[in-house]
Amino acid sequence: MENNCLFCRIVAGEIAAEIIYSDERSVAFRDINPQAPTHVLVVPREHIESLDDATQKDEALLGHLLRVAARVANEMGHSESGYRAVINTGAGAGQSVFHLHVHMLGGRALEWPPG
Ligand code: DGP
Repeated sequence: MENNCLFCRIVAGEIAAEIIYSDERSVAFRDINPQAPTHVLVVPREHIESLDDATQKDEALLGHLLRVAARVANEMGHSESGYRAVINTGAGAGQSVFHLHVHMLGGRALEWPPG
C-alpha cells in the first residue's frame, strides 16, 4: 500500500467509497464524479501506477479487472444496452489518479470517438 495513494486508501477502508464489489484481487466502487448514470471504478488491491507500469506478471490481474468490470456491468443491468470499459493512461489521456483503474460507464448512449 502507498500511503499517499487515494485508491490504496479506499481499498484499505481508510477513505469511504460506495463499494459495489470486492474480492481478493480487486475492489469496485462508484466514481465520485460520475460521467454516466453508472460509473464504477475497478481497481487492483495492489498498487500499480498505470497500465503502462503493468508487467507480464500482471497479465492475469489485468484480465481479472476487465472480467470484474463486465460482471458489475451485467449485475447493474447494462449487458443489453451496452457499456464501456476505459483505462486512461497518463496525464495526457486524462489519468488523474495514479493507481491503475478501469472505468465502467453505462446507462446512457456513449459516443465515439471519446473526447
Ligand atoms: P482518471 O481521471 O482516469 O484517473 O480517473 C480518476 C477518477 O477517480 C475520476 O473519474 C474521479 C474519481 N475519483 C477521484 N477522487 C475520488 C474519490 O475520493 N472517491 C471516488 N469514489 N472517486 C474518486
